[in-house]
Amino acid sequence: MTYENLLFDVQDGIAVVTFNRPKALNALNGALLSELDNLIETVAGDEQIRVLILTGAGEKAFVAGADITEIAELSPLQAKRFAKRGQDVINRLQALPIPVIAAVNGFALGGGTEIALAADFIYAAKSATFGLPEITLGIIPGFGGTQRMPRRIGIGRAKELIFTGRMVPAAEALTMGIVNAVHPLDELMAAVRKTAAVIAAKGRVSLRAAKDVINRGTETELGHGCAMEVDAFALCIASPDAKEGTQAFLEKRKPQFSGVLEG
Ligand code: CO8
Repeated sequence: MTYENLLFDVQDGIAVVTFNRPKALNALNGALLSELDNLIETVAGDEQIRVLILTGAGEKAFVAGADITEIAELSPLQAKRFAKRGQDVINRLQALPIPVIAAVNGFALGGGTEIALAADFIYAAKSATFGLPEITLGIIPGFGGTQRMPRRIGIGRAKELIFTGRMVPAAEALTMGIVNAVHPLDELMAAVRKTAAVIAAKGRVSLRAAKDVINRGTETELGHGCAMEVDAFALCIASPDAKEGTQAFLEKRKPQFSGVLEG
């Protein structure tokens, strides 16, 4: 598939997907959503890719939300289909077996914040802005924002953001726990790549297990989550990466993880 609304680049096991509709502040239209879905499948099937970074083209926006020109024309049934389709794509993004980092370089509004929240964590530019301003359009978040935002920052703060539609600057998003770190715009990608490189050098099996157990465990009660952790721990210990990691420690050298599941 050729991509008209996305850029895709892979270097040293780190893939970067760039939302690329800068004239519309990278707003998510149906075509972009289809391309993103296709790219997620490509990334999921490529064993060489260890970490995925999401960012936006230009200096102004990550993604300024779903494309309002398309939303304005939707019937209720079409809206239901569009919201479900967006949610399915974003759920698949969240379920990718590799770590995903959102490098939020500008406006992340509505669907933009919803995509960023489905990444494993977010680094933002100082100039970035987050928000779920759908209420201002007479609608509500439809790509998972009513569910992921309360889980990220707590119900009271999420309700305030969603009921007011208020946009939050990066510094405040940091104190709220929406983002992990804030950097000057021209240093953002380097900071994200640096963290991505640290992660990419770890074992694929244990990264996958940790992500899966955290994602599924936070949706269940503690006892069940801990039981999942026990099973995932046992799976990791059986992997060549665990043998290599523990042996490398004992031999006082750096581990070279193969990422192979079975020995
Ligand atoms: N959709 C379409 N076009 C957009 C969008 C958008 N979300 N955001 C910006 N644009 C366009 C503008 O229309 C403008 O186009 P043009 O140059 O042709 O007039 C261009 O991008 C530049 O934007 P502005 O001139 O407005 O730039 P400003 O710097 O003045 O303002 C803002 C930047 C504050 C980001 C402003 O553009 C804005 O408020 N945008 C809309 C943000 C928003 O409300 N996002 C939420 C959208 S709804 C949503 O995401 C719901 C997700 C779930 C959908 C479920 C489906 C049923």
